[in-house]
Amino acid sequence: MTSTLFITGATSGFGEACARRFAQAGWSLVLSGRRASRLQALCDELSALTDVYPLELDVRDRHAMEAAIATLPAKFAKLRGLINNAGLALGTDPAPQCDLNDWDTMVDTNIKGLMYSTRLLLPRLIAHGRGASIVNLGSIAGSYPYPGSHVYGATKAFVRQFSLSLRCDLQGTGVRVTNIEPGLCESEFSLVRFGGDQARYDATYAGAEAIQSEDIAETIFWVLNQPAHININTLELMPVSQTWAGFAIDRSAN
Ligand code: NDP
Ligand code: 8X3
Repeated sequence: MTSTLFITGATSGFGEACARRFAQAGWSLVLSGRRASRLQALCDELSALTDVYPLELDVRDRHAMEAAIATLPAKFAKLRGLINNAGLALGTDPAPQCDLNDWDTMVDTNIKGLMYSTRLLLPRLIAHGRGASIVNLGSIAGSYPYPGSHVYGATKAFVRQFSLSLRCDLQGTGVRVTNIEPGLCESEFSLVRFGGDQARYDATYAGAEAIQSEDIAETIFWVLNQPAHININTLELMPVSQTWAGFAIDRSAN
């Protein structure tokens, strides 16, 4: 039986790399994202390898998600995998200087969008049963705070706890849940976060040997291909170059 995988945010970065990795292995794919032309180009390319279904979707739009998922073609209806990857960080300014619209966008995308896809696709994963998997993209920012991580980190803390809690509710269904928590990875993520500032993007990755999207795709491929009786709960990755900063102390008191 063909395995089918649903990926949110497949138009760049980890999602695109996962689409390529799983297509090589012959998985059927439902690929979603907002940028229609990128999505179509990827689907056209990968359809030489496997069955691919494009869904131009904004994960924040609950009604559009409901309609698109309800009308998935029968061929793609039963899922062995869901990668909840669509997400973003906006800015690194200190909280008092942040735009509330940016905070709304992160909550709506990283929390509510992930909730929608999970809840709407759960019946299809449960129908597959043993061996099915949900992989959520958390972050080290969900466990370790740093200046400017505030709402982004908090959304990823939600993803971490939601992933663990889901496991409890899915006990007996055979459906597995994994939270992947990467550190510094090179992708458009930072261009989005820095508002398109290419120089800041370049400085972030210079000499850092950051994790690449293909590394994350390989990790997720490994997670989904574990024997059906094994659940990888949480997987935290960093480049060797990255460690934790020390605690910060304000020394302005006299
Ligand atoms: P990218 O910016 O390269 O990719 C993000 C993807 O999410 C794009 O395909 C984008 O597609 C999609 N997306 C964003 N908003 C929406 C939306 N509202 N609806 C549908 N799709 C959306 O980033 P990465 O691949 O690096 O990041 C993927 C995930 O991994 C994110 O959740 C991120 O928080 C997390 N992560 C990233 C790390 C990093 O350092 N890069 C480290 C740890 C975690 P489109 O714009 O076409 O909609
Ligand atoms: C992205 C990794 O360290 O920039 O989630 O927050 S970090």
